[in-house]
Amino acid sequence: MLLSAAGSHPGDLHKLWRTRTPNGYHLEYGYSTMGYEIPGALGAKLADPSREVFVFLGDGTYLMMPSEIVTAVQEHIKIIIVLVDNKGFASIGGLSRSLGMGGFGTSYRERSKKSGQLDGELLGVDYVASVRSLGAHAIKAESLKEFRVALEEAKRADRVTVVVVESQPGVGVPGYESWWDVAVAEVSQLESVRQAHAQYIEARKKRAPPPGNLHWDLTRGCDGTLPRDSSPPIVVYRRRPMRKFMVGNAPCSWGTLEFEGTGGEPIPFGRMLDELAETGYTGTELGDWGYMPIDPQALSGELERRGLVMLGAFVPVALKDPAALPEGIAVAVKTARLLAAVATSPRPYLVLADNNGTVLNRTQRAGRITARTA
Ligand SMILES: Cc1ncc(C[n+]2csc(CCOP(=O)(O)OP(=O)(O)O)c2C)c(N)n1
Ligand SMILES: [Mg+2]
Repeated sequence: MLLSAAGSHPGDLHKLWRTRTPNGYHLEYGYSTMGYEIPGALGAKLADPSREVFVFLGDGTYLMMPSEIVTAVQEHIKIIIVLVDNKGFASIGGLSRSLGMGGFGTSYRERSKKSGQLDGELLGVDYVASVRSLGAHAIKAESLKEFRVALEEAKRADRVTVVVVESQPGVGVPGYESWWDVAVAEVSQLESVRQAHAQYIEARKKRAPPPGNLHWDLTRGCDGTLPRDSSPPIVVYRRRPMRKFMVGNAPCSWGTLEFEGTGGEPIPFGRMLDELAETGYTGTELGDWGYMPIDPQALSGELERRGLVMLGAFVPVALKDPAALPEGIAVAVKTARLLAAVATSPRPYLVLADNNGTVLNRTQRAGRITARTA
């Protein structure tokens, strides 16, 4: 599996990586926290030692927090780290440049005696030596061919291994047709920042509305007027009134399905629906076929009388067993017909699921506490 968190990797992997196995991709997209990578990988490896865990790590992130490599050595937890040495905070440098800030302080360069700026010689950090000093195995790869060979060697290694890849600073994966909404300083002495701010305001105007019930509204001030001294329009998100929520329940979670031997008392459907309505639920699931009336008129009558709607039905079919499919299809179709016949609003769903009722431990215990199972 592949794991990463910060720097260029979240964006680059998003563009280039195809995950082929379940649980094969773990990215800390939430906060993109530098330093998550190595401890995160230790966790992943502990969770499934049978898998090889590959970590993508930037040089900036390595310098910030390499310490858990020592833990990996100490605990004999084998992970493979691909350390990309691009001489600095490439992603933040790119972002800074795109916002008119010239990438200030993001490149690993000495302060030049001549200019007094951070534009001197590149720093010569020796990552291979650094990794070795922590007790891990380090391999340097200077070409694609060497990288492939290094990965094979890393797979064979019996301890944490770091493949150090030197990449050309300033050369990155190309962009894609999307726009990252990072606000630009409104006030700056730099002309480049003022220009970037103007472009930012234009870009926001063109932006597609955000999904969900947030609704994009470019207004001139919250009350619809433009304050005299505010040249760029103020952008506000207005919340649409929330759709009414309806909460339903199901016979099953009402304890109606008592499997043989569990000692519970069967609850007739009428009582269950009465209690459901009384509790304040507005809809119900159908329950097992035949638990409620299967005549559409009778069923609609029972629901309407209590102000309830039919929300759906769960049809378990042994999907792995071809012999069980014709019967499963027949039950699904007759259930769907009944749902359609009693449908009001919202329209009910039919949930077709694998038959898990064959697991005894589950059917005997799930959801029911009786004197014997408590
Ligand atoms: C803990 C933390 N501090 C700061 C940041 C902001 N930040 C995101 S990427 C980055 C630079 C990462 O540099 P590097 O690991 O070398 O990756 P590169 O950008 O060069 O690909 C910084 C400072 C962050 N995401 N997490
Ligand atoms: Mg870097």
